[in-house]
This record gives sequence, structure tokens and C-alpha cells, in this order.
Amino acid sequence: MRSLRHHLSLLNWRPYLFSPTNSFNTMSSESPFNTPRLVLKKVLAKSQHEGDGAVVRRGIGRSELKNLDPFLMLDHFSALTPPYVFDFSVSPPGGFPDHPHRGFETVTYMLEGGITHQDFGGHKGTIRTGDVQWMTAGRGIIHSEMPAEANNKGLQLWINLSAKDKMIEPNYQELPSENIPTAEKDGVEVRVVAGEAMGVHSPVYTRTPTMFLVFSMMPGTEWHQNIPESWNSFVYIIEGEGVFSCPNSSPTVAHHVLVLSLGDGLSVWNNSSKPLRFVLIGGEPINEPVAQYGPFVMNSQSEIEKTIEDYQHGRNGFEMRKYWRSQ
Ligand code: FJE
Ligand code: FE
Repeated sequence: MRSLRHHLSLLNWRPYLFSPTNSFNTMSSESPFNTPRLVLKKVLAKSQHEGDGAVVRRGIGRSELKNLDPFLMLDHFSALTPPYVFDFSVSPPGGFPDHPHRGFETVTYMLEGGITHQDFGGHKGTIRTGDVQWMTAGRGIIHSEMPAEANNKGLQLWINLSAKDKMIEPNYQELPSENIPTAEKDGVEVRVVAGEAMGVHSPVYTRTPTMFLVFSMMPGTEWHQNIPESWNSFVYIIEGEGVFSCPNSSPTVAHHVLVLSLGDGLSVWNNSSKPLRFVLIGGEPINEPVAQYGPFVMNSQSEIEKTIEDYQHGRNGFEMRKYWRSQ
């Protein structure tokens, strides 16, 4: 048996079999990991309305998927710019008009089109296909996120901050598409928004240690990705279908979230005839109480009440609220 497998593996020779992260026999059903991650939960992110005429598929943050420390929300959003004049009525552009955040980070990764953001400190810009904006709201941001083109799609992830970081100064890390490290091996491409994969590292600084990998796998490919053993992690499928964790499990189709067990890595196969695109997101759990009121995320109800007061009266980071409106 050993030698049959050996011969099959030679017939199936591919260079990456000998790379350090993939030095195992792909014809065997053995996992390359000591503690392979399993799929604990599979949830479909159904469409719902959010903001002002935007549609989101909420993966993390829906009632079935609330406690995935440090993650608070993952939205696969679609913000359309409707015609300004339609049937003699005037419709405003759909998007996310002026709103606050405190106590966490938002990561926006664009899949199509663009989003124009403006904040109360004068920060302004448009992120487009493949670009990422990593925004640390910290003590407070008020901003608008509005569609820039006819069709605008992306992912927005909310990552909690630990108590010691909740009231830090707001900060932006913006990476245009061409500055996101990308690697490719045998039909598997990864874009490293945060963390490391295939030996390439993202320059993004994550206050809550996080991995954010965007994979594109051609038909007939497989990949085995290391993940820090104690981090919580999940997959969200953007398009296509894939087999996750066990080679003989049934494929999962687009718009599902897969919550993974702890372990040192995840195996993925694209046995379909179409490309598979998904994000693999992981983070070190913060292990603190979470009190959330919409876009305010603190550790206790009294801190939420304090935050609402700060916002209403323009204090402790929300001073510019009184003077600013987006254009
Ligand atoms: C929102 C608070 C918010 N999903 N996906 C309350 F912050 C938001 C919000 C978003 C958002 C923005 C983008 Cl660009 C993408 C998102 C929620 O801004 F919709 C509600 N209801
Ligand atoms: Fe926002």
C-alpha cells in the first residue's frame, strides 16, 4: 500500500509537494496537520437591508453567529447607485450615510466598484476593487461610506479591540490593491490582507492579532493553510464551491460561513469546474465581556451609556460631531 501510494504520488508530481508548507503526500488521505481544524457550523448569510438602500449578507453577527471573539460582524455588502431620477421621483444614492463607531476596527475589502468615505476629521477617499481600508475607530469616528460607481460590492469585517485599546486615537491603514502582498502556487492564489501565507506577509498592523486571507482556487486544486492553533477562525465563500476540512465531506456553496474548530490548519479542495473564491479569517480571542449597541462596542452596559452620552454631547472623541456633516 505504501509503495502504491508512493507511485501514485510520483504520477501526480507537482512542485509544491516539496515546498516547506506542503511537504506531504497529496494522494494520501492523511492530513498534513497535527490538529486539523474541523467545520463546527455552517450558516447561510441571507440578504437583508442595511444603511440607506444597501443590501448585506451578514455572516458573522447574525443571531446564530454572535460569539466568535474577536469578530463582531462580517457583511458581504452591495451598495447600488440608483438613477437619481426614476419615475418622476428622486432617489438618493444607497449607502451608509453619516454614522459613528467606537471601540473596534472596521476592515473594508472591495470586490467590485468603489466606496467613497469621508470622516469628521477630514479624512477622505475612495477605495476600489481589490483595495483595503483598515480603520481603527478607537475612541470615535463619525463617517459616511457611499457608493462611488453603479455597482459596488465588498466585505466589511468588524474586529473588536481589547479594553486597553478601545479609547485609542482613530487610525487608518489603507492599502491599494497593488500593495496587497499576493502569492500563487499551482493554481491557488492568495491575497494577504493581514497575517502571512505562502511566505508573504501583510504590512498591516493588527492591534488584535488577525489573519485575513483572500483565496482564489482554480478547478482541481487543493490548499493546506496553517492557522495559529488557539485563534478562532472562519471561512466565508464569495463565489464557487469548495470542500473544507475533510476530503470526503460534501461541498459548500457561495455565501456560507463555516466556523472552524481550534487546530493548526485547514485543508481545502476545489473539486468543481469553476473557480472558488473565499476568505479565511482568524484572530486571537480577546476573552473580555462584550457590550454592543449598534456601532458602539464596549465591555459593559455602563460604558455603552457613557458612549451614547459622549456621542450626543460631542465629548471624549466625538467633539467634531457638532460641526461636521458629510458632503
Ligand atoms: C449600519 C451601523 C453601521 N455593514 N458594510 C448600523 F455602522 C452600519 C454600517 C455598515 C456597513 C458599511 C459598509 Cl461600507 C459595509 C456595512 C454595516 O455602516 F449599516 C448600521 N445599520
Ligand atoms: Fe462605518
